[in-house]
Amino acid sequence: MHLYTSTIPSGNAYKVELLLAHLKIQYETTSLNILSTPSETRKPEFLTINPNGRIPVLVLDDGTPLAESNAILFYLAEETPYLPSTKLGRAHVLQWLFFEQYSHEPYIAVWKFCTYWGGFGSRSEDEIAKLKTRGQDALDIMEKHLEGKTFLADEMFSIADIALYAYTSAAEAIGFSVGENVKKWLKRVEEREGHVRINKDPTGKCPL
Ligand SMILES: N[C@@H](CCC(=O)N[C@@H](CS)C(=O)NCC(=O)O)C(=O)O
Repeated sequence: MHLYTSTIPSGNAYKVELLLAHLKIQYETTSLNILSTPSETRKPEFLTINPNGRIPVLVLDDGTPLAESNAILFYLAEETPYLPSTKLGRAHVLQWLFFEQYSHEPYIAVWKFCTYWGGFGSRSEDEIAKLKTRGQDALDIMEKHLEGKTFLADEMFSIADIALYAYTSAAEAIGFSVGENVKKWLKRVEEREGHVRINKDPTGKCPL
């Protein structure tokens, strides 16, 4: 397998790297510069791999490219301990994967990118306030859900936890308020055997 990732740490790529580490799957990588203008992911050769011009993309051994971090997680997790065996359990996992992409990543990942690499300069005050409020809302929903629970879906460590861990683990350092339930859950994820940290930032701007 071959993973297209980025030269700077990407939470979306990290989700896939974290699951591949847990599954002990060997793979090769190509790291693209998403800070260049245009981003290397927008060049014609990459657009033939992912017309949406974004990493991560996992190219399977038969050459089939698979884009969208959470789709990649779902593909890799089939018939492994990282996906519940019940129909409802799998739907609960999907519930969190969609939550991550619609209510969490668009705010917290963007906030992280602006904090370390992009700057907030091109955004209006309203837009900046919305990013912060909606990101905090997502963290507060997780905090409430995790009361009395060990993991997000069906009391088992699954790709729901891997998907949400990627950007939640950076949230406090970039100025969000992270509650005790989420903090304990982050620790539980980090204590799983096989856990790996996100790649270091070669630009040195991001400590996470
Ligand atoms: N929904 C996508 C989002 C992927 C995404 O936003 N990737 C960013 C890096 S984290 C990217 O490739 N940015 C470069 C660009 O948009 O040109 C996923 O979950 O994979």
